[in-house]
Amino acid sequence: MHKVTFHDHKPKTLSLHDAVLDGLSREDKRIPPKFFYDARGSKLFERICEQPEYYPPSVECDMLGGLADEIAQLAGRGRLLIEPGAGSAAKVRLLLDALRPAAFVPMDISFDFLKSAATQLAGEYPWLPVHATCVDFSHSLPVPEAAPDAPRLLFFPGSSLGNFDRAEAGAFLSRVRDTIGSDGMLLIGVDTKKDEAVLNAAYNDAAGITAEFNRNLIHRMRRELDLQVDPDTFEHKAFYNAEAGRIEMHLVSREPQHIELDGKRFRLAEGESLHTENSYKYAPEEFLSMAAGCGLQPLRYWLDEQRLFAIYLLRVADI
Ligand code: AVJ
Repeated sequence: MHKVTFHDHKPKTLSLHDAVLDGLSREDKRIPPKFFYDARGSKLFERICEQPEYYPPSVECDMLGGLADEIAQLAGRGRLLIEPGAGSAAKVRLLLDALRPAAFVPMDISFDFLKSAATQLAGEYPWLPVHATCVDFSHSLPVPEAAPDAPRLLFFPGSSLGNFDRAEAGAFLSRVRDTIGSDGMLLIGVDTKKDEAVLNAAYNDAAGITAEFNRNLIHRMRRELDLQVDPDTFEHKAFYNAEAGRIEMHLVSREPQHIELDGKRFRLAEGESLHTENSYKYAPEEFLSMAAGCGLQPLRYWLDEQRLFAIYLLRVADI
């Protein structure tokens, strides 16, 4: 009925099992944030986006809604629109009528989530071919061969770039440049540096949804790896690290405990933390100089009135 095709590239990526084994073996224990997003974690993230303290989605959506025509004028219609980490693909809906892409390639790490989001979207936009691609976008950006050969526009909203450290962000932007090619464009939303109280509140919502999202890692370890570990023994901790220019999220063990995996015992002291996420914030000049270093130059960029969030439209620089 609708034009949806599915492409699964998932098996190539690091498994939760390997990430936990590696992450718990380190002195500074850590689990990469992409493991938040199973079906439950993706739903919890959707709920974070509804919390009043978590300003990025509402600010970005207001901006995108108002900018859609201007963006379409600058980028032109009929592009192949690619969105890594599309999730429920809510934001792209603000652009589709104005941009009239030749096709849409949503990419996401959670197959179930991607599948329902892509099917739903194709139902709402019958004119839009959808090539849903299940992939870890931090690893590669595989555009399906079946997708039309049109100039590309890669849409990367939500400040997802913030999860990469600076070197990884640079590597990602360079990969984006290679993926979109010489006539390609990038439309990216990036959270700005601002009053620390605003940042801290955004990751410590009063309803405790971010805390539950953070603890979802422990739920996954129980469910998928059969580990004997109680999510309630971990406390959510999130704070702005000004020196590093990032929000850090941790799960802090409330008590001494150990976790066993593959016959290995990992000890956690009381107060010891599992570092689960970094979310880097960029002043516009910082982001633009990083992008320039990756061969991307701005066509235009926008900030909301309070400078809470920035949206950049960039093109591939001439060489
Ligand atoms: C999806 C990475 C942009 O860093 O703000 C939200 C994830 N973590 N609340 C962010 C997140 C806790 C989010 N990103």
